[in-house]
Amino acid sequence: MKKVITYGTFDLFHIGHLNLLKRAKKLGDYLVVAVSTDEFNLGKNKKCVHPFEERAKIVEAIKYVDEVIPETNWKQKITDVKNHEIDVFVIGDDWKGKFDFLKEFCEVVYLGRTEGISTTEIKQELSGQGKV
Ligand code: C2G
Repeated sequence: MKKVITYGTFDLFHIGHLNLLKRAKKLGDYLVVAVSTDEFNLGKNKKCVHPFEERAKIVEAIKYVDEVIPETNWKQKITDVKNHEIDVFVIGDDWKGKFDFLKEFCEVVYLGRTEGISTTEIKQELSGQGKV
């Protein structure tokens, strides 16, 4: 069984996230998604609209996703790849090159992002209408 892993915040879940998860699943048979905790996101200067528990539940409900684990720090990826016997690490190409150190442990794939949508843009649009 070919196991794939990806990492992300997945706040205000949108089509860009769905496309990524769909394409990630196509790279293997089993997809693990590490969802960033609220505390970890503060370290990424991201304040989430939805708390970790809700973001994790939404991701878990996606048919391409087989397992959700928490992402609590930048240093867990190698351990995750080993402990979960991961064959492929995949993430959007906004991270291109940033995780090449994982090539020693598994395949590393950077996928093109879905254009024209991001959590930040959604927030800006809503705040522009005074809704956030
Ligand atoms: N994504 C995408 N297209 C978009 C927006 C996001 O393909 N329009 C992808 C990102 O490249 C990432 C995933 O969807 O692979 C989740 O995006 P975010 O929730 O923004 O995740 P991020 O903050 O990049 O966290 O350790 C890695 C980090 O946790 C990644």
